[in-house]
Formats: sequence, C-alpha cells, structure tokens
Amino acid sequence: KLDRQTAWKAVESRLKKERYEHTERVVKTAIELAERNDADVYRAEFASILHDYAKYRDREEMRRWILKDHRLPKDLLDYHHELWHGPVGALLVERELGVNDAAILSAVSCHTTGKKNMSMLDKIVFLADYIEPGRKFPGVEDVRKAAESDLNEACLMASRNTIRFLMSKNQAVYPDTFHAYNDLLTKH
Ligand code: DGI
Ligand code: FE
Ligand code: FE
Ligand code: FE
Repeated sequence: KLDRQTAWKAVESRLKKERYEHTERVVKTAIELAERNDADVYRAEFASILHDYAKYRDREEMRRWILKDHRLPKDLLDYHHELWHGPVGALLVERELGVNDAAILSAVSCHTTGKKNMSMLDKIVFLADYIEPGRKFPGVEDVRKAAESDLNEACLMASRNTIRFLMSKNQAVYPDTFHAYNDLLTKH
C-alpha cells in the first residue's frame, strides 16, 4: 500500500515547486472538507496528493496513453490538452505507484471537469482544487463560503463559473463539464 511519504516524494519529483505548493494547499483543504462532511479523510488526502501527478507529462506521451488505454475516452483528444492530466494521471498513478483504489482513481480522473454522479470524494477533490487558498478566480470567495455548508451547492457554483469563464473566452467546454453542472442542478 502506498504510504504518505512515498506519495509525496513521487509527486515532488514530477511537479514544479509552485504546483507542489498548490498540491499542499489542496490536500489541506480536502482534509478539512472531508472532516466537515463525514467523508473518508484518508482517501481525500491521497486523492489530493496525487490529483496533479500528470500535470507536466509530455503532451505526446499523454496522447499515446489516451489512444492506448481503452478506459480513457478518445474524445479527450478533440479538446484542450489541459484536460488530459486528470484521466491520464489516474492511469499513471495506478501503473507507476500501484494505486488500485477505484474511488481515489475516479477523483484524480475527474478533478478538472467533474462528471455526472460524482461521489462525495470526487466532489471534495474537485472543490478543494478550485477553492484552495492560493486561487484567485473571480467568484471564488462565494464558492469558499458555500463550501462551508453545502458541497453540492459549492460544486455547482464552481462548475457554473468554469463554464462561464470558458464561454467568455470562446473556448470549447468538455461534455463532462456540462454533465457535472446539469447533474448538480438537480441536487440543488
Ligand atoms: O491542474 P490545476 O491547474 O490545478 O486545475 P484544473 O485541473 O482544474 O485545470 C484548470 C483548467 O482547466 C482551467 O484553466 C479551466 C480548464 N478547464 C476546466 N474545464 C474545462 C477546461 N478547459 C476546457 N477547454 N474545457 C473544459 O471543459
Ligand atoms: Fe489539475
Ligand atoms: Fe490542481
Ligand atoms: Fe441553493
């Protein structure tokens, strides 16, 4: 089983300093969210440590993994490469670090876009990545406030902000980003 120190070392060797420090803040935020929502604190910690594991992988290597592994949706290749590090990261922490916990792999995989029917752990990592104290997005303070009392509401606000932001920049929106938004609306 992957221990804490090995996980941190693996991430440290793969990430730039600023991204490593972002990860430290995501972990702290995710643990707080897990404690407040009676979620699995251990899984929240490990999924957050690993969430950006593939952030700096070579784009062509990520493309090859997406083509090669039947579990990864091929339509990722039609969208911005920034979206690839979650799904490819889940694959690589499984292959390279031996992580085989499906709940942790899911949270790593969907941390950028969200998806339909997110688990509590998926929501915690998605949200912690969005609201960690280093983030400066417009509207993030409102999402932080919502996260203190309502995980679904806060995830809905985060996904709405992201969709608005992407549309204001004339950027494509990955279907899972819409699926997360639509699904969270019904849980409102
Ligand atoms: O890896 P991080 O920087 O910590 O954060 P992240 O994995 O949430 O990535 C954030 C970026 O991904 C941000 O610039 C918004 C972008 N993003 C999220 N959903 C979509 C998206 N970009 C596109 N093109 N389409 C999406 O659906
Ligand atoms: Fe990320
Ligand atoms: Fe991140
Ligand atoms: Fe509400």
